[in-house]
Amino acid sequence: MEAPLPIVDLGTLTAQLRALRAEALPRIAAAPDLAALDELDLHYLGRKGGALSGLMRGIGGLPVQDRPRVGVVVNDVRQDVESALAAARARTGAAALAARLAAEAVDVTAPARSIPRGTLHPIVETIERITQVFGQFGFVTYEGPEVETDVTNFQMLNIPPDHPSRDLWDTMYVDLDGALLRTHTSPGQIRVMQAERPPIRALLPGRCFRYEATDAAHASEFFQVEGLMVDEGTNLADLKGQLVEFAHAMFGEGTATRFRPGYYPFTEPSVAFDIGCLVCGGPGCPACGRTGWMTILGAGMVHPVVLQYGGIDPERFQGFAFGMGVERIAMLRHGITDIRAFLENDLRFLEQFR
Ligand code: 2NL
Repeated sequence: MEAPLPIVDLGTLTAQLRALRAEALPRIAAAPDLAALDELDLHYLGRKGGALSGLMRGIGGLPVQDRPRVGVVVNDVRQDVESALAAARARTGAAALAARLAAEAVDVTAPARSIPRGTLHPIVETIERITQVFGQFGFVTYEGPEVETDVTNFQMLNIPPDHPSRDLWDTMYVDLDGALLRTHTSPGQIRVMQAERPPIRALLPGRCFRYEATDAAHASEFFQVEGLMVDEGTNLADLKGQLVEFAHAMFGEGTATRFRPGYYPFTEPSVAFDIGCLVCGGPGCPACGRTGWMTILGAGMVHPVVLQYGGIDPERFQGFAFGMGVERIAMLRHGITDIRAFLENDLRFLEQFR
């Protein structure tokens, strides 16, 4: 059985509908935010349990001829409440937006906060400069492993078993048969020769290791850049010309240069390459030992035996090679007097190279 319909008359129902509207409109106008409006929406217009729905249930109890008349009032009241809700929602939405805009406003005229920026380590910067200069002469940069073997680090470079650099006190050995930390980047050049066919123009920067007591001029870790050129007819004049160009690009066009005889097991003949002292520009200077000259690298014509180990026929091809200590170049460029500064990573030192 359905619940019996409440008995109401047209006048009462109409008055109740108008009272509902009279109550709803000021409450909607006073609602502080969207959540309160949603609540009022549900309270007055909700399909189930809403106040308007409740009153509409009374329509069924009216005489048939009165029903359309109260229907007109219902629609009127519903429309008024709906448009009041819509207007209030627009108002509180606009107010909320205005409040957010005010709270989250960005002062575009405020000075920017500075972002802490890193710098290239002076060793990295110097390697990049060296590879850039030789890059202009057609040299391609390669990298080799830091852990090498006795064969590639010594034997293939024509370094005899009794050579002082093979002493236990000069080389750091790895706890593996025949493995060691490379004492120079030359073994990487052997690998380049074995992998490439002439003409070769290779540059090999990298970290090297020596078992050495540390002082202002020596570190057990240091960086080297080596260069290697192999082609038909490559000769000592090619080497000298390219090294002089390098010195001028690196230290200035007016830099004086000279070659002296030198000795390395892997080059024959070998030379030492000096530039005029940048500190004194002449004799009587502690930086260059009063000679006016500073050695910046060693070089020479690649020994035929070394070419052969690299898989290159020394009857047809010749090569030159050079090697320089990166710390030494960086110290000359920047007037640094202690090699240990490069490894300490003291920000007061590093921040000077911006
Ligand atoms: C130095 C001298 C030098 C080389 C490195 C080299 C490499 C091969 C063959 C022949 Cl695979 N030579 N490298 C040659 C001469 C000197 O370095 O005192 N550097 C710090």
